[in-house]
Amino acid sequence: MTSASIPAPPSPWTTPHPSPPPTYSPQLSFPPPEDLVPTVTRLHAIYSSVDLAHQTTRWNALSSRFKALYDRPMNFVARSPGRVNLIGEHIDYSWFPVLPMATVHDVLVAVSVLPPDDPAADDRIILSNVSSSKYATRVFNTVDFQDPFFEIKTTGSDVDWSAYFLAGLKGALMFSKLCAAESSPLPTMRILVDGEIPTCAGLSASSALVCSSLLAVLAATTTSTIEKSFLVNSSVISERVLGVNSGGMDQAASVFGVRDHALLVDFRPLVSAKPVRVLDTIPPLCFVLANSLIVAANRAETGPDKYNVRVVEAVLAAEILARKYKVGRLEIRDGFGGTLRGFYDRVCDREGWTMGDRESEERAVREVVRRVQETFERDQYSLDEVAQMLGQKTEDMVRKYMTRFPIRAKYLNLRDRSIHVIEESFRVKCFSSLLASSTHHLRTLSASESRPYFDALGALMNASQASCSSLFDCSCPEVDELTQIARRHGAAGSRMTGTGWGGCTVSLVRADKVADVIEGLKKEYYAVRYPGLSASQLEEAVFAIRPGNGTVLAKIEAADL
Ligand code: NG1
Repeated sequence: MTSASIPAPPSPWTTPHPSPPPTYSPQLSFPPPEDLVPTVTRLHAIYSSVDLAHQTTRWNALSSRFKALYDRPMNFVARSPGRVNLIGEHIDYSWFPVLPMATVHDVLVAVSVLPPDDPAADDRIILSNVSSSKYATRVFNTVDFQDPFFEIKTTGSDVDWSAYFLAGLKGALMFSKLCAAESSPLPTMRILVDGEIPTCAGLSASSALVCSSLLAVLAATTTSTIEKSFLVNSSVISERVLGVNSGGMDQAASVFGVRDHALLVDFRPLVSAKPVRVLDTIPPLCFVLANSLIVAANRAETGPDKYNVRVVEAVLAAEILARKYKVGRLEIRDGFGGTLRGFYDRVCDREGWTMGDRESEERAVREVVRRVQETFERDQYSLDEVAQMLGQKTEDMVRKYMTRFPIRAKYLNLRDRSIHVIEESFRVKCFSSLLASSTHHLRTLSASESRPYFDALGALMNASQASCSSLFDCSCPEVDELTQIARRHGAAGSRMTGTGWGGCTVSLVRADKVADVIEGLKKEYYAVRYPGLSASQLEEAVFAIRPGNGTVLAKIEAADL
């Protein structure tokens, strides 16, 4: 773990997020406007001036294409961004807070709703994509969705792009039904999707498509205002129907995104996001994204070997630790099992460890890690051995934890996964407190004074990468190499972002070093491993990135584009 001499931040160690009362009936509650998914009528409410020219051209093209394709204008666009996780990898499903940011890159779901008396209403949903050669048009009959629990067919690695739309659609229908929200039957719809988020890069393109599809269907079937937390929760559950037992970071980052801010996303007691401003330093602090071009764990294909196994390892470790240290029954996450956060909080409570500063929290982390090491002496245990520690028969354990989502594993590593999760959660606290402190302390610091600050942030990112690589085993040689090249060329810190096993890295770079880092990556990674890339492919693979706004429903007249 890293400690550095840096200005004392305002105390972030207790993260008391004001939590609104749970509400799944948007029409019955009156949440403050900032808790609602915004409806915007101008593009500058979504994008900053730097992106406006490109986005205006893009939205105009979408509007014209829609008209040409369907012979009618689009009524609205549901827009959700991707996300880059700055720190806090693979800990969301253990309910620990994470620190992602929304990207400017996004998915647009443009919709026209045909009323029943429209001569063209044919009770069909036509779903097209601007990249039609890659994503073929799909046609559905609304009657097939009368039962909101309809099945989405996915076979092995073969998940059609439309499955993510259907997951959103299913989520909207299920939640309307469960919440008895005022909604009309599914109407005839024409839909055109335009996505700018690189896919399979760990930037959550698929979550953005699920969120925006869910919002689009809700907007087509109800006049109710939609709460952000409602959209996050429904999107998380919807996406799970595609076979991955995901945490919730992606959907939260996408929905809650705030321009120029990272988001401290917490999952307890309810999902919430606290914006943390990231740009108030001199020189400014930038993030550089580099795509390894190795396909990040593809959900359907590698979920059973990788992601879902990690989720089960974390749950079983928590349950076994809770049993051994007699901390009582852990709160169950989404009907699945206890969490490492649940265990951590219980131990801290029981031992009477008071939190409130970095030192006490670090002590608590060390103590909990010691208990993990004491419990799991080896890195690998067979399923029988794990079941024995859990006090259950192997078949009961398998039935309970390893059948709801597809899993292929003979051995489980409970020790290293738990240590990663506990220590990574501490790094998130350190990182977010440092970011927040920049607003208070560093606005006027000179470059030399701000160096320890950048170094401290960077060291946390590097430690996270080392842990992802060695303890959580979710990196890969190419991603490791990208992080090393970025550091050699001046990045203060560099790490994988997202699910891993490929995908992108994110590097923290002072503004005056961004060009050096990008050049270094181009020369030493892309020119060596992918010499055939064109200039525009390179621009798409490695670039500086800023935090963007979250999900919106856009009702923009063509004249306002
Ligand atoms: P990506 O990179 O979008 O596959 C996945 C999970 C997140 C989180 C990260 C690892 C889904 C939809 N998302 O992200 O919840 O656990 O891995 O930090 O499965």
